[in-house]
Amino acid sequence: MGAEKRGALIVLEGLDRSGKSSQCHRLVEFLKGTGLKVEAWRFPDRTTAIGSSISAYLGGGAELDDRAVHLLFSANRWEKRLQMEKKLMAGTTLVVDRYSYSGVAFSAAKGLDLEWCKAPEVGLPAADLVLYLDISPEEAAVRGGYGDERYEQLDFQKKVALQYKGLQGKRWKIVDARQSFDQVHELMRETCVKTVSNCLNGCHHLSRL
Ligand code: 2DT
Ligand code: MG
Repeated sequence: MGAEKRGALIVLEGLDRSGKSSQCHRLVEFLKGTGLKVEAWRFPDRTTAIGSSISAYLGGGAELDDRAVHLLFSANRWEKRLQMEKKLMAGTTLVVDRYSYSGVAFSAAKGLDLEWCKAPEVGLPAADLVLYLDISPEEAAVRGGYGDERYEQLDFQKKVALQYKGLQGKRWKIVDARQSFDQVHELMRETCVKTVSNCLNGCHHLSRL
């Protein structure tokens, strides 16, 4: 795609209770304060029809085949793709709470084949930066406890952590999530500002997974 001034796709990933959602909001407020156009997004987006099926599954009220669920999570990103790309190309930075990496890590942690898990993500916009909020499953588990949703159990989170490790690549920044809320935010700021300015200066073409 072209070298227009575009926004950055910044993704936060990590285990449950790693602090992603709070850090997303903090980061969005900070970037807005610097005068940038920025929006907070999250996946799964539970507001759509597909998202409400996902939500029912996560809440335990619906049983679904593991592969079918995997494809629903992916379809939930695909149904937002056009809107995502329009925003990015119009210069808006998106800070996204979970993306394809959650999709692959959680399904592969169930034992599904890794390459099979990655396949439906191919063609979605690639993240310019993945901030991985790094915390051990044991430490995350003692942080005020998990909720009642599927996957929110220590044994499963350990498997997810292993899968995440295998996905880390060149656009990832590993952030020590055991620090205080403000320290974690500080650790993320500089890379985010750099990533956004590279994108706005046309140095990063929008690439695809
Ligand atoms: P939240 O607790 O962040 O709402 O996530 N998940 C998420 C998947 O299994 N596949 C995906 O593609 C995504 C985006 C992670 C709800 C749970 O859904 C899992 C936790
Ligand atoms: Mg959760």
